[in-house]
Amino acid sequence: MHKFCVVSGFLGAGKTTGMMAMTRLYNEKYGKAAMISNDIAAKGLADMQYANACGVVSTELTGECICYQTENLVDRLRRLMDYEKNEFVMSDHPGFGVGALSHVYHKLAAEYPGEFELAPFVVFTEPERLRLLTEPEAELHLPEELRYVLRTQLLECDVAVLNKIDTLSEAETQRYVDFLRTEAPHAAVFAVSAREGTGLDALVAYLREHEASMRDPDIQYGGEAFAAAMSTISQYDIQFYTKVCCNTFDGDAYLSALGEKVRELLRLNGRNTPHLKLFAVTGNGDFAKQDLLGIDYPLEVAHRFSSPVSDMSVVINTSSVCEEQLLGEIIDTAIAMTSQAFQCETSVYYRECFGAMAAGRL
Ligand SMILES: Nc1nc2c(ncn2[C@@H]2O[C@H](COP(=O)(O)OP(=O)(O)O)[C@@H](O)[C@H]2O)c(=O)[nH]1
Ligand SMILES: [Mg+2]
Repeated sequence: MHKFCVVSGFLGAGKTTGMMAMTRLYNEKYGKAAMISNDIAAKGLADMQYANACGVVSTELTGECICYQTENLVDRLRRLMDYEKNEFVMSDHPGFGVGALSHVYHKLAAEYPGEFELAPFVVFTEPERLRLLTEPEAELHLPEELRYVLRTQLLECDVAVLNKIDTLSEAETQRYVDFLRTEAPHAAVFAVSAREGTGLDALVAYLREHEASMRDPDIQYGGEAFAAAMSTISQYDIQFYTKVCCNTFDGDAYLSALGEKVRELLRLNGRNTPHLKLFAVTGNGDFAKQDLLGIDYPLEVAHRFSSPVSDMSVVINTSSVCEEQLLGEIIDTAIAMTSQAFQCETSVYYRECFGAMAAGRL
């Protein structure tokens, strides 16, 4: 079998965590599987580095959405499938996660007929972001233009996944599942916890047994609502090296302080981030990962260092609801203040900051 599927969903919905868990599960139960991290960041994605550090085979396609780099995607799939003998490959889809049906599924079917079996198109959702649709009156500190993105994902998906059910009661889970069934009547609905592994067996079995529907709903791609949503978002990516002046320091505390400073400055400026990823790795491979999922939520610690560190490489990737220049200033300031507080010297390898709409990479 040579099966490929796209795992889409909103920023922070759990695509990476879900693909990592599904790759592991597939490897244990069925055969060889791999995942591709795709982002509009230019290189060295936190997602790919984190997955690999956790022992999950992952490669990256960077710089723009897989929607616009079909040849690169096909090269990668051929390498992963024909040469490395993976049976099942998943790729995610940058932040906005819309348009994969026509730009990936239909393109692969038309331009490479019969080469890849296409598994159902999966969209991850999670309770807090679904509140944009289920509680339109709630003050979520996110622009209402983003509702287009969530609605469109539900319009397109073959499989709607409710993730993070570990944060919900059974009754709440049922309420969200019912909502997904109503909003996406064409889709199969699964309730899972990617973090705890709940419900993933059934999801992976479904993807093995079913084919993509190859529906092609009109999502007004590139239209007014699409542009309005896109123009609320800017991307900031940085890779830097930081070293304490003497002895060692607590790398986890550094990442938390940095994440908290970004949150504080975003809040002060009335801006927000649906997802900011902080990944850090030392020369001997010890690593840590934290995620900020919005100014109203605590920092999530996905992985801690096993011991104090003296130096580390840090990657930040974020799509945030903020103008590009302000976002750059906020994160640069947060890095400078945190490094000063921890008496660290910082050198930047790479930095980019741009408006998602202007860059045209999504
Ligand atoms: N509570 C909970 N958190 C999760 C779950 N899956 C992912 N997360 C967290 O949600 C955040 C975003 O996850 P990630 O996989 O990076 O989302 P992506 O942006 O869609 O790839 C991280 O802090 C994860 O640890 C889950 O099943 N339960
Ligand atoms: Mg991800």
